[in-house]
Amino acid sequence: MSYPYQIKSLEQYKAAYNKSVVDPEGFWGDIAGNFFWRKRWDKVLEWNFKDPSVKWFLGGKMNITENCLDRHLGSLGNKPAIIWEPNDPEEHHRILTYRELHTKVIQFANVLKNNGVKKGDRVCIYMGMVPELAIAVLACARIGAIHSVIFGGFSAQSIADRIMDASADFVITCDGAYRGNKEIPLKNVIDDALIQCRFVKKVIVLTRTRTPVSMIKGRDVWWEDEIKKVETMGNPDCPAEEMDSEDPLFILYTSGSTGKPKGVVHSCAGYMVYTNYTFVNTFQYTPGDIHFCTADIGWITGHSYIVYGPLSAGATTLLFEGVPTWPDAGRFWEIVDKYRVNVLYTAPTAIRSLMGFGLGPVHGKQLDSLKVLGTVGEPINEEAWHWYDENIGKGRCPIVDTWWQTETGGVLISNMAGVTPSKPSFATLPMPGIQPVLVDEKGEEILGNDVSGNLCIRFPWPSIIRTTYGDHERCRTNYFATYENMYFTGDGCYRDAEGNYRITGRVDDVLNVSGHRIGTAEVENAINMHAGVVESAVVGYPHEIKGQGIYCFVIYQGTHGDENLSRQDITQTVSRLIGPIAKPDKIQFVSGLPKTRSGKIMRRILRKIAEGELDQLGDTSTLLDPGVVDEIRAGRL
Ligand code: 6R9
Repeated sequence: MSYPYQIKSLEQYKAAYNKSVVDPEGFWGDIAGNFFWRKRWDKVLEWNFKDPSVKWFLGGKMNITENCLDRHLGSLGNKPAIIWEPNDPEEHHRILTYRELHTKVIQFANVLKNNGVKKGDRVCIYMGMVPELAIAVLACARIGAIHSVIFGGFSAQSIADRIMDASADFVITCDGAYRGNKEIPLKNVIDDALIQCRFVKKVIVLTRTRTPVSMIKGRDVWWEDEIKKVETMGNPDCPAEEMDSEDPLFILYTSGSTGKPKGVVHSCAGYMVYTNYTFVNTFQYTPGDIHFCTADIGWITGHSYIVYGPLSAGATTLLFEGVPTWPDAGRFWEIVDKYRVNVLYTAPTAIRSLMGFGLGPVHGKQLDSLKVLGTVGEPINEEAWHWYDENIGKGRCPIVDTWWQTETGGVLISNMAGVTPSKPSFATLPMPGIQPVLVDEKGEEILGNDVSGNLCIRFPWPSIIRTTYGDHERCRTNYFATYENMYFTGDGCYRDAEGNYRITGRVDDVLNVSGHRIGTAEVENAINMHAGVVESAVVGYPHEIKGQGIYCFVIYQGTHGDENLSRQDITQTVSRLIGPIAKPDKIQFVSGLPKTRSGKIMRRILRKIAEGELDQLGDTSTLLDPGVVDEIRAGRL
């Protein structure tokens, strides 16, 4: 595999960037020419941000799995596609070559067909980090079914909401999942979810933990049994479904500033081209390198840089089932040495948490195979950046700080490892094809350098969000209506004197807790469901390891006298309704919330209190009852 579009110098970057702006169609058309198409596109791009309607490679016919698997069989058939490191280091790891992965994807694609899954059907996938998760994802893509992967940290209620929103008739899960010293009963969680989703026709269950599970006759089938059925049919092929460039590839739910998560829809061709392009360029992937992205496939980072980006580039991708701190805090470094990992891509929260264990777990590790380090998910503070650089990269590995979002499909702003300069805590420069704009509150573009504003993008790139599933208007109002003719990211941003971008965090009511996006409205809705809660307001506050913590102000008239017990109960309700990832860090009981005369909660004030900036509350005179602020300030946790 060679990548003629891999940028090798700053000059080449500048030339590519320039071409991508002057002639975007020529630029992306050239890159798309490196993929396998059943039928070439007729037109590269048609777009407007008003509807919005964005179409790339119009009229093209393809299947992403032919690009991720079939086209590599000749030259890379015996090369490892997936290396799987189990949760328990004592358990045997697995390596799947491209040929083996191809065979398994085809087998499981046939299982899906035998169970009635057809092109366009939505399939919900709720599994741990096992190779079969990647196989399930690719098998869906093979037959043109739309996968909707749900992260293992979401509750039954969250799963039910997502299954209903996507009207997914099919579910793929595991009996259970191992994560550190925990065993998570995934199938039982699915069973709870499906009480509300009677329309689900089939549940395919992979054996992993052998946790006892209930199997409903006619609905639930074992993965292994279904594979056997396919095997007894001989070894049938499963020709890839011919997809239109713009057919949806997957849905991935993410939080916004309103209460209900949105199903972000990505389409086949543009997503393939862009994730491949950014994978090859950001990490400067060289054939034979071992790429280790520590994200979960339940998030966009896992979709783009564990599965589709690496596999479409013929790379070896490492999939890790466990957590960074089990059996001890040296686990990542052990894995790096065990497989001689070349690229390590992780989140600032993981780095900060590992920093907390000191250098003991790093001692004795070689880490000499590493060439490139990456971070994603939240702003990286300088201290964590330097720790990563000095102790893991030993000062010889460029760090790529990659800024992007579920909605963007792939990396939009990042340095390219060793090719364009890095700057601690800056994502630095836009990828070719990306035209960032900073705007002020009024929507006026802020020109020049050394300025801050809200980050927008002026021109479409191939993997931009196409719609929010089932509700296109929501896509428009969320991303394309705040500023005319621009995609609004929801992030604040600083552009330094040299034109480097630094993402400063969300400017909407979205929290970033350990790199997970959580809407404050979602958490409030959950808290308000708790008996005795009258009203609540949720804000973020700086948290040493998580980046942001969840601070809740709650008016509670429950009968429970014990505040700590009440806190535990409320936390349990949130955990039940959203999932353990949204558990409040602090719950402060208050008798009132600061409201304007029109009844709007003034979150600005609550945020300042949660952040501990008690003398910077600003003007409180417009409040209905300014006295409530003193009470809240005095009771701060
Ligand atoms: C890929 C991913 C998106 C939000 C995004 C921003 C934050 C992501 C970042 C970053 C600063 C980085 N974010 N990468 N902030 N520097 N390198 O994380 O997608 O889960 O949708 O989150 O994460 O606030 O808007 P997603």
